[in-house]
Amino acid sequence: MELSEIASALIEGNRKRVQELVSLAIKEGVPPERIINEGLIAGMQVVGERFKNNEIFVPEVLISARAMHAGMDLLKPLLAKSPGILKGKIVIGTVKGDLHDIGKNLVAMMLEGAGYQVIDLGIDVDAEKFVESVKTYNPDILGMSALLTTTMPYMKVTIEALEREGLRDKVKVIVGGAPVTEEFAKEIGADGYAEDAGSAVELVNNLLGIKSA
Ligand code: B1M
Repeated sequence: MELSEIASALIEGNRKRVQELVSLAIKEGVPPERIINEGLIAGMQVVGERFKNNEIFVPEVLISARAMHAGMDLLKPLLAKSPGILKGKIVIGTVKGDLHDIGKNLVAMMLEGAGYQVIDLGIDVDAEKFVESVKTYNPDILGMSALLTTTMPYMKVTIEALEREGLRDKVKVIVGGAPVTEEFAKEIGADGYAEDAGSAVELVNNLLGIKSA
């Protein structure tokens, strides 16, 4: 089968078809990373372009997003490694005001697959919740995702809250999401920026001094 068929089904928002095709690709032995990149993400990129050009609207995007989640759910167990070899603890969330979670979920999945324990705080996470989670879980890494230019400044708000609480030196902060850049990450005082889920794993490995597989 062609992975572009998964992309087409996702663009159409055909959740059942996405599930069927992802299952088929898994059966055929296609690596999960290829199914994600060449099938699911490729489809979501087209959805994004059409959304931007006002060819489709929020309801259609949501339907495609649901199809994407359905496909990701099938792939998650294949990416997850057995517990017991955990390399570190990561708290992750999408910042306050932002409801986008597909990219954040992918990053969480890939990190789990790479052997990290991931505590996912979900979407619309305020600084107080991030701070509380650092106190509660004592993670090695705090990851923030933002997909909107209007919500990315909130990453700085969280970093300032960590500083105020005297927690900034206890945890490495990484950021990502479509509008976020390396330069912005430096500007707000984050420890690292990753462009995609694969680079997020590399970044975390580097920050924690762990050799990539
Ligand atoms: Co939204 N939306 N959306 N949307 N949406 C964008 C982001 C937008 C670029 C579309 C556009 O106009 N071209 C635009 C933002 C414009 C801007 O800020 N400059 C936009 C807008 C405007 C909006 C609304 C305001 C629309 C409205 O209501 N009028 C609204 C805002 C709601 C809110 O958050 N408060 C809104 C709503 C939605 C839906 C709910 C319909 C839906 C989200 C569903 C969901 O997530 N459950 C949605 C979607 C799906 C998108 C697009 C089409 C796709 C995003 C996505 O999932 N991409 C998006 C257009 C686009 O990005 N091209 C768009 C696939 C995903 C795999 O990629 O999320 O980039 P991405 O994640 C990547 C990397 O960025 C990186 O790794 C991931 C995997 O490779 N990464 C990290 C992400 N987080 C990371 C964290 C890290 C490291 C790397 O470390 C911690």
